[in-house]
Amino acid sequence: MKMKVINPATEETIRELEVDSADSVRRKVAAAREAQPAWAKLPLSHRLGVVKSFRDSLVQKTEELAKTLTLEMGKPISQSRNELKGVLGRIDYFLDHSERALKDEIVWNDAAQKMEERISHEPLGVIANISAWNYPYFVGTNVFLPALIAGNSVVYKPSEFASLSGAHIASLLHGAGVPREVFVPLYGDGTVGAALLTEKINGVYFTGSYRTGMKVAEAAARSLAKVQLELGGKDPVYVCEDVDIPAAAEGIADGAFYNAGQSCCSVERIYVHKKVFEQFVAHFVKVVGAFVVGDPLDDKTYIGPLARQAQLGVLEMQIQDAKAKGAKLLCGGKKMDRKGYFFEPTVLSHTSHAMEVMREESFGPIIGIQCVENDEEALALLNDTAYGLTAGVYTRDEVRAHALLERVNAGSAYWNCCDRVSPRLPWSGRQNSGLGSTLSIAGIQTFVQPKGWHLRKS
Ligand code: TXE
Repeated sequence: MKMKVINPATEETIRELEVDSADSVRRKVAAAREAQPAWAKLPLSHRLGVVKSFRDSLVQKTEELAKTLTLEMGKPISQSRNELKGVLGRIDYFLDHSERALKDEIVWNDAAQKMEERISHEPLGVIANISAWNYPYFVGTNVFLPALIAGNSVVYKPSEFASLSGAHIASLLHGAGVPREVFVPLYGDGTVGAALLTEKINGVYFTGSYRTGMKVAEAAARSLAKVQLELGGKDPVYVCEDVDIPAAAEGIADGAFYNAGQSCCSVERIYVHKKVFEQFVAHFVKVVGAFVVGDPLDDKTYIGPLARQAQLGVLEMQIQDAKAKGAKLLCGGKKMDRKGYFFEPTVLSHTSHAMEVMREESFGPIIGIQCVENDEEALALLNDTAYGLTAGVYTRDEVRAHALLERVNAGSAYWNCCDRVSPRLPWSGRQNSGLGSTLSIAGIQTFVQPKGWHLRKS
């Protein structure tokens, strides 16, 4: 069977791709299982060398890879290049820290008893990596690189909206020296992902929506595979009255509209102290009004089309619901009158938590701004969510920021910044935003299982 790859900026078919069947999934998983022990036996330095070659090929091919990414999911070309350059820092982190994260530890040694206790870290086996389209290089490498470095084989299903980038990744990894059976791509939609989860696998690392994440966790339970889920968010920021308003408005607008708002950590809700509410909103709307919307292949474009046509209707519904419940539409508000899945950058003010736009993930270029009386009200609203990925506070007062951020129920806390990911820090969601961590030492050790050694010298 074939699958069409559609350019969301033109609605034209770019390519047709052969998709996997239940049979080919079974064969590929079996091959990955057979190949894994030999890969794990190679010295760590060999696997690190292969990843270093993969890094080199990303550098060499940045322009070609960026273009493919832009064509298949609509990300503006400058942002596709940013992703490909940004991923290098993450790879460097894995290259520099994996040896420390994976080495054996002697945790106890008693000469009198001639007894030693030691922990070694062994690969899980076969990893299923079911991935997303919004940042295929970021969310993909967070999983498959540390998994491969740790000695696992990986069956990788890119999103059906980023299959060509997935194919590039597979070909670069194979070219860098990862055996074909150790990194195995599968192509197709959710049915292929679901078929993968009926096979015996040892770990499932998923990036995508909460709804699909639950299905993935249920399916993985049958083989008792380890499950890690990186899901969406409804990430808030709170702007206090003491900030530099234009700077805060600029930073937060970028956090909300970068990649057309299609980031797991996009700012999706803004709360502003009543003393500066009007001023902030005025600056914010000015910044958004200056965003260049258009052809994603153009260097000057800041907002391209959405990757998925279906999301246009979701955004229109959220706006209608907000307006009906009393929100003010300050700019945008509808699908653009042109070919492609373009949506006008939209700002709503005077929102409330009765509105879907403040509760449900938008994943598009729209944002609600709400006025608050004081820090206590802001904190209650920051935490009034089913998600828990990130939360931010803008203030000059570090003590105030700390007091607020230590009480937010989110995996990442931002002071005077937002929409930021670091390879040195764990990336982890709470509640409906997910389970487990990628990145940091925790994001390497998640791909191994401990063995406890009880050693008595005779
Ligand atoms: O995600 P899905 P989609 C959120 C965001 C967005 C929504 C939908 O809110 O609007 O998800 O995006 C595969 N068994 N995020 O449709 O459906 C599917 O083929 C196994 C947040 O892309 O969750 C794809 O590879 N696999 C997020 C992957 O799961 C299945 C990034 C994700 O698809 C499956 C992207 C099944 N039953 C979207 N059904 C983030 N954390 O950044 C689908 N898949």
